[in-house]
Amino acid sequence: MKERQHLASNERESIQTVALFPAFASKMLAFRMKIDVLTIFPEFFTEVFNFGIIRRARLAEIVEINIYDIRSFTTDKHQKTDDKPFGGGDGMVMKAEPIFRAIEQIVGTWKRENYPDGTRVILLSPQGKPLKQITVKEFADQAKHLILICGRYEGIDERVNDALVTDEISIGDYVLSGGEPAAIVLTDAIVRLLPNALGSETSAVNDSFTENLLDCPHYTHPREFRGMEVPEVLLSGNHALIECWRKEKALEKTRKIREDLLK
Ligand code: 9D3
Repeated sequence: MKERQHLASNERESIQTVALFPAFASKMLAFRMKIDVLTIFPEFFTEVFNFGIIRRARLAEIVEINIYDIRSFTTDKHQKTDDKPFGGGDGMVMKAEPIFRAIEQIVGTWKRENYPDGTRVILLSPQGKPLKQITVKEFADQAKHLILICGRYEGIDERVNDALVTDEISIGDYVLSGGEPAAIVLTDAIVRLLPNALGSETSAVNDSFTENLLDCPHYTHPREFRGMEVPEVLLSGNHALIECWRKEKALEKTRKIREDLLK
């Protein structure tokens, strides 16, 4: 891991802890989760998984992320990953065979019932269950091995869903050009919840409160910027009053744009 020397000092913290407390080394050094991504656009992921929390979590061996090109699992001369839909219609459908072969190689079986404990094969698709923090938390807490299948074209041969997929997930009610951005969103949301993935400066504990309330406004220097002042209360030094103000502002904002969260 030559890359470790490029980590900022705060990023080195969890790695050094192992050297200081060898008794915990086996626990800390074991990858907590493996995430394998199946895509026809592997290059889509090369930069995004190399920054911030995901990068640090990979270097600290909290998560192992592998990107697989679905095309490399084809067996035909033209390496076809899609074909025309039976019954006719516009667009193309992703073929089942390369995806079955990929799962067979990665998991060891193409039968869902035989997957090892903690294995989830997730299909990102517009037909999926809308992603919520509670599902993200469940994956982070319970899964050891995630395989994310990114669809393209008009859809995917339904036999992938029938035999391989344990969870079908959508990230919201808008149309993407493929499952790749959704796989990035899901990976980011899960990895930041893995133990020790966040530095000590940030905390996921705060999230439980935040889940049902939007955040309050924040300000930093200078006190006055282009004629706009920082609210007086934040300069008062009265921490009880500041806490009260923040709660009030968070509620106000939530009522205004996300009333559904208050129910
Ligand atoms: C013609 C009907 N469209 C279904 C709504 C076809 C279609 C649109 C977009 C088929 C695939 C896609 C690509 N999108 C995804 O693969 C996707 C997605 C999304 O579009 N929105 C929110 N979450 C997701 S997860 C995967």
